[in-house]
Order: sequence, then structure tokens, then C-alpha cells
Amino acid sequence: MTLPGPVLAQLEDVVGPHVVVDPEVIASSTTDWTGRFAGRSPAVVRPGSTEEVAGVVAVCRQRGLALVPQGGNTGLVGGGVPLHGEVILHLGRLAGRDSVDQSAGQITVGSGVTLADLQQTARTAGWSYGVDMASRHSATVGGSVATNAGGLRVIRYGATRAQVMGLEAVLGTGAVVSHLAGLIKDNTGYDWPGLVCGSEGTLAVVTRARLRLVPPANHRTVALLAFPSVPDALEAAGLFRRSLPPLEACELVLGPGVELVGSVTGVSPPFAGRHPVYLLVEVADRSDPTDALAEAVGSVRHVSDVAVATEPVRRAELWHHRESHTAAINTLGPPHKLDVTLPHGSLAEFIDRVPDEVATVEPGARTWLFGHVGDGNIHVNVTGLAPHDERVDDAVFRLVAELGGSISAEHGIGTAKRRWLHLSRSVAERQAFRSIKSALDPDGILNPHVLLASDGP
Ligand code: 2HG
Ligand code: ZN
Repeated sequence: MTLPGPVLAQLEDVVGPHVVVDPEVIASSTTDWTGRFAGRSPAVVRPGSTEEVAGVVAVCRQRGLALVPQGGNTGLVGGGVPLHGEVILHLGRLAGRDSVDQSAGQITVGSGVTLADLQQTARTAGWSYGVDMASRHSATVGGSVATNAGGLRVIRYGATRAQVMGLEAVLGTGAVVSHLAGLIKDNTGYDWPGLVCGSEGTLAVVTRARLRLVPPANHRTVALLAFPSVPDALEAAGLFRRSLPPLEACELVLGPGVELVGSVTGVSPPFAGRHPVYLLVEVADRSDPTDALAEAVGSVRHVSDVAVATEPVRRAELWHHRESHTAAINTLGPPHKLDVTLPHGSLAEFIDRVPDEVATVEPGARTWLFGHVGDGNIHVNVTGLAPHDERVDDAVFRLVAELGGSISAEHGIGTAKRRWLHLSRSVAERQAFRSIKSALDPDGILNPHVLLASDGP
């Protein structure tokens, strides 16, 4: 597919040479990280400023061209790739960074800054950024704001929405809305950052964000605990939430996932014996939290084994058993990623039932479970399914709804889950979503195929 010459000329008027039409180069941006979602696009447009983003949106609106905004292309629900021939609006050149505002503990950065760079900038200035995840070296601020990304530290600092103090973005009309003062108390009507955050590029293109920073911790301790059963591990997670204020991560992994990580990466198992369930916890504080962690671990029932690490290399070794799950599972072929959240009281039942639900629908499929159980969030990965076979997705989402959960905890709805949005959002909510969408993007050019189903409320 190609861009008509006059449209190309108009886009080049706005961004100069930063319109890519070479199909081989475009191909690197048309498939998602997992390989499950593959599309096509006539062009990747790479604006270098907010004004250029506004100019590109205006051209696309005038020409009736749909756009998919793209950051690090680390999304997992097909929300950042052009599955219907959209133009890719790549935001990587918006990589400007103001210096840290020391008195406010905030920083304003461009959409294209990666989370790793943001974390480094914050660290150098004596602060920390509250959101972290395994894809930190590719995932960008713009993408994380657009998807309200969660990650490993939500239990302490909240998801991305809780960090965004101000926002600049371009609406589907081409208008720029900028509200970047970062005032903590600013009770002047609709919450602009809150609305755009998590809207998955359907309302506006994020160009800059003003983010709160958090005090850095001088000491960190990681513990990996082995348990005989999931309920035992979840009971411990509840105890840690109650008794450990410096708790920064509380992650569940299961024996088969840890063994897969070991066989794919060549890393030795965490303990001499095998265990069915593990909990990884991290505590971080101004003073050494190891004693507080040890005391909390001491009051946990049914722990089979414990490994504790304070040194960075050893901490990373323990994290490896958790953080490498995504990459290890992908070596088995593109998984179906069903990132869901359950009420804490239903989590154990869900984890117990979901593999059987999957096996009933597709006996040849394999279910992998891991995730942020401290937040009630479990990642259900299913391998051995064709990319477009949605029978298992349907069964898992229905189980989630039956148990009072949500079909997306942190990855968003994207293309992958929009058929099931009705399980988590009422008709009235979806109608309100549509009204907001048509007010801010009247011609429906911003990521038109994600979040809302094309047919009806
Ligand atoms: C994580 O928690 C990410 O590591 C990815 O959200 C989860 O691969 C997944 O399903
Ligand atoms: Zn996650």
C-alpha cells in the first residue's frame, strides 16, 4: 500500500524528511512485540515537536487517514500497530527532557523518552520514578501514559495515571491542549490527564507529560519465597501488604514458569528442590528494611524455602526468575495474553480454575500464570493457539467476569479485547466513551480500531 503523492508532499511539508515510506523499514513497526498482531501501513511519520504532531493530525484529518500512535511498540494487546492500514505516528523523536523541578519533585518529558532514561534522569537528580517494568528500555513515556501502564511497583506508587500531574496532547481535531503546571491541587473541572491516560491513543496523541517523582530508596531487599500452594502464597501476600509499608513489589510465579525460564535462559533454579509456587517480594526504604522483611517472613505460615538478596547482582538474579517470563513464553510461539484482575478474595479460585477452563476449550493449549498478585493482577498467557482463535480468550474472560474481575488490569483493551469490553463496562459507560471520543476526535482518525467494538455500544 502506498501514500498518494500529494499526501506525502503535505506530510513532508510538516515533518521534512521524517516520513518513512520504504516498506522494509515500515515492516519493523507493523507487528507487535509478541508477533501475534501483524498489520500494514503506507507510512511511518516521525514528528519532532508538538506543533508537528498537530500538523500531521491536521493533514490526516483533512485526507481522512487514520493514525496509530506508536512509542516503543511494547504493547501486548494489538493497540499500537496498524492492523487496518493506518499511518503510524511514531513519537520517538519527542525525546526532550526538562531538568527536574527539585522543589516540586516533578519533571516534564517528551513522549518519546524511554522509561529507563526517565528513571536514570530522576536518579541523577536524587529522585526516583514510580513506574517500572521489564520493557523499560523500549517502553516510552507517551505509550505508558496512553495505556496507563502498570508494572512492578503499582502496589506502592500506583499505575501511570497516579504519576501524571500534567499533560500536553493533540486532539483528533489537531488542537493542542496543554496543561503542564503540575499543581497538586487544581480543582478546575475535568481531569484532563486522567481522561487521556488509558485512552489508548483514541482521544489524543500525548506529546509531553509532567510526572511526579518519588523519594529514592537507599536500601533494597528482595526475597523469593517458595510455597506448597497458591492459597499459602496469597495469604503471605496479604500479610506483607498489611505489615510491610516499604513493600514495593509482590509477584507470583509458578513452578512450570520458573522451569521454562531456566530452560530458555540457562539459569539455575532458585532452590535445590522444585516448588509449585513462588512469591517474589521487594522492599525499599531510606534505612535498611531487611529486618522488617525477615520479621514479616517469620510470621508467614507454610513457607517451604526462602532466598534473600540485598546486593544488586543477587537481587537481579532473583528477579530474573520473574522478569524473564514474558520473553521465555514468547519462545513457544505468539501467546494469547490475557492480563486480568480479580478481587483478592477470588484470586486463588481463578488461578485454580483457569487452566481447566483453557484445557476444556483447547486440550492442546498450555496455560502460564504469573503476575502482580499484590495488586490482584494475574497474567494469563496461553500458548499453542492460533493467533485468531479466540475461543480460549472468551472462556477466560467469562470466568473473570463471573468472579467479579476486570478483563484488563494493566495492558489495556487494544484490539485484542474490545469484543469483551462489555464484560467490564456497562452500556451507559460505553455510550459515554463514544460521546467523549466523538467530541475530541470528531472524524474518528485516532486509533479508530481499538478499545470500542465497531458495532454498537
Ligand atoms: C509483566 O508483568 C508484563 O511482566 C508482561 O505486564 C506480562 O507477558 C505478560 O503477559
Ligand atoms: Zn504486568
